[in-house]
Amino acid sequence: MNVRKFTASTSRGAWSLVREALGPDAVILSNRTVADGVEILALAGEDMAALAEPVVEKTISETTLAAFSPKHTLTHAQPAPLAIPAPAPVSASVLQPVPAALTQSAIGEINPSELHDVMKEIRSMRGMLEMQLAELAWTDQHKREPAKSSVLREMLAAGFSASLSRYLIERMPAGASKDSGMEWIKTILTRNLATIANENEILEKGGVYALVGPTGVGKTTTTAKLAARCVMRHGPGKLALITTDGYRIGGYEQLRIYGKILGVMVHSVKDEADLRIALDELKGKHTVLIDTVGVSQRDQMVAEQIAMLSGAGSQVKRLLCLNATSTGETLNEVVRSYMGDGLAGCILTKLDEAATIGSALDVVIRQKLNLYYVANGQRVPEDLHVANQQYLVDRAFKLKRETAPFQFNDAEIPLVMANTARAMNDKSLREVILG
Ligand SMILES: Nc1nc2c(ncn2[C@@H]2O[C@H](COP(=O)(O)OP(=O)(O)OP(=O)(O)O)[C@@H](O)[C@H]2O)c(=O)[nH]1
Ligand SMILES: [Mg+2]
Repeated sequence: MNVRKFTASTSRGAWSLVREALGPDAVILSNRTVADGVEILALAGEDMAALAEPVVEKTISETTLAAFSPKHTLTHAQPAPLAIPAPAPVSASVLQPVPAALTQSAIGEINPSELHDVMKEIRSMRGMLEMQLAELAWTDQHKREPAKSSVLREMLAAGFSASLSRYLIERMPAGASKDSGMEWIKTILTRNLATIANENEILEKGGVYALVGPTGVGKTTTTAKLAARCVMRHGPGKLALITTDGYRIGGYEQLRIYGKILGVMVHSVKDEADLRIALDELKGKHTVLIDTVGVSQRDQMVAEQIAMLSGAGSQVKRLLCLNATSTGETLNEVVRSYMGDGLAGCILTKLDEAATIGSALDVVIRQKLNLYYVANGQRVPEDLHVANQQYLVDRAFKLKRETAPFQFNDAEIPLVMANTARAMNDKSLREVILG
């Protein structure tokens, strides 16, 4: 552990020295006024991490402690060197001093649960230190650059994640006003939101598309909306509908009724073999839309469904329906679970019911999904629109009064940002295009 001392005439000067020498993850241990200014004691982030890393604890408890457990306790009759198993590949600097420092009486006193408690305490201390550091940093930032703080507050209120917000705010041009800062943020978000250029991507190209997603997100309704658009463009003969929702009461019926209205046959399949036969029969169709049965992202059936669709012969493109009213955490989980070997894209549904849509856009941006359509109501076929980046980003920042109780005030923002430091290296953030 390498604690270092930094002294400067002002706190800001001392802070800069710390950041320069130890980087942005430095952990401040103390901060006090001395005769010639301000003195800060700090530790590099990785030193702190090494100290609190669970692997260290695990190794200590599994190897070193095994040697120190009562059955290995040394006696005078057995003055042999400590029987410590070969060290695992972990921070030797942390482990090496342990045996030397332990006297025989200390050995008897240590037990794994005490060590576990100590490590837990160290981790919670680290959390507190990071929190305080972040708090100081963001309070300072608010004073120095109030425009950045205002833009940050807008992003959080719109539902964007704290980590994406921080990543962009830190890269926002210095000295920008709130308005120009907001414009910059909107431009970056728009640039990073991938959408189809126009409907021809699906309506003219055709192909086999499966709408997948958790229960009740609007797969069947969206399939019907898409089917209506296909029929309007090419007539009913070029389209076929398939449902894998054959066993639920009313599952098949729901799509069959839409099919009847449009004059399109609806085929029901129950497994991969069935689907393969159906797709073979429907080879001549310009477009085939498959409505799938809803599966929770936490259900292992998601993997089975992906396997069924990928193994069915023809190239089935999966479009994931994401409910815009879900939280960012849930949507992230949904995407991870449904990603499989790659999604063709996604459709945001229930936009009309969502008070904020920042979290949904955040997930689409970070997961690099191609956004095909947005659905904003129950009406078939009217409530389906080709995704428009600019409209969606603008809409994200048009807040309703009802969201006010959930917005953060200036004093709370440092707390919200406190946990974002470690997320700054996230690959999904580093890939955000800035210029
Ligand atoms: N407000 C609103 N309601 C929608 C939208 N899309 C679908 N719905 C409604 O959401 C409910 C569920 O829609 P479905 O299409 O049956 O959803 P699903 O994903 O097929 O559901 P499962 O097959 O049960 O998983 C229905 O009442 C739809 O009318 C939308 O964009 N906005
Ligand atoms: Mg359905």
